Amino acid sequence: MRIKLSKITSKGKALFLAYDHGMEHGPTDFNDKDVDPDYILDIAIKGKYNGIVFQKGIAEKYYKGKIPLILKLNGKTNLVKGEPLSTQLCSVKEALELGAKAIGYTIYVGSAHEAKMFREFEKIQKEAHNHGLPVIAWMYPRGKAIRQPRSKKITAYSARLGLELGADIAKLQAPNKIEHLSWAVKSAGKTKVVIAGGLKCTPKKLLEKTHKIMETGAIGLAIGRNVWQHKEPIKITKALKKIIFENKPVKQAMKELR
Ligand code: FBP
Repeated sequence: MRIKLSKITSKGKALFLAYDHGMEHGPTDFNDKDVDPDYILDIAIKGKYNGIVFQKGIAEKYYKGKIPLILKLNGKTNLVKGEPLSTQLCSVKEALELGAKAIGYTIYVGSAHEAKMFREFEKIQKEAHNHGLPVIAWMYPRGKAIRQPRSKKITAYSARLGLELGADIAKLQAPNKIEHLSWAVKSAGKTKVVIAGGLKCTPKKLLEKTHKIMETGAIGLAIGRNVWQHKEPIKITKALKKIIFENKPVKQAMKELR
């Protein structure tokens, strides 16, 4: 089935706000303000994001429409050690009932448990597509077999797996050298690529990185900490949008931060 991405993209580009960190890291990433999902929803709505990424529990208690919901269907804590495995916590049916416009699922590429996530993803992808829902796969290479998760080779392999498995969008972590992303984007074929933000860095670094990312053919970002940990999240959002949707240089985007 050919899935339309128009509900979660603008002009073929995308800026998603990720907020599944409470599950993945615990509340250590949060402060008094951004621990509150309503604060994040407000940023997503005012910043006119293409989607907000929540786990089921947050969506049930806080989501009120106004912005496309991307529901994460699996997750794990960082407390369990050993080979990473993220299993399904919510169904496609529940996602639809909550009003999701797309679903998200993490695959730890190269983990000893990779096959289990592949199988689960296959069922979810099929069901989501039967309902016309796009599927975003967090393709994160991890586990003891993965020595260089940010290398050109492994980044491209993760992107290609997104295509092979039927993801509509593959969310990747930026490779060590951003220019290596071009090969990953090419390897992903008709599967679109978005990039995670990573640990908070300076706004200038973030904008420069985003500019380079956009040059590789990726369609945008699915970003969390660098936006909601920023003291003025709407300003950094506007700066990112200048680059992603208007193809403006970093210097011009920086003006949004004044
Ligand atoms: P950031 O932009 O804050 O890096 O968020 C992206 C993200 O993929 C989240 O969706 C997810 O919770 C987190 O990173 C996973 O982080 P980790 O690399 O520790 O698994």
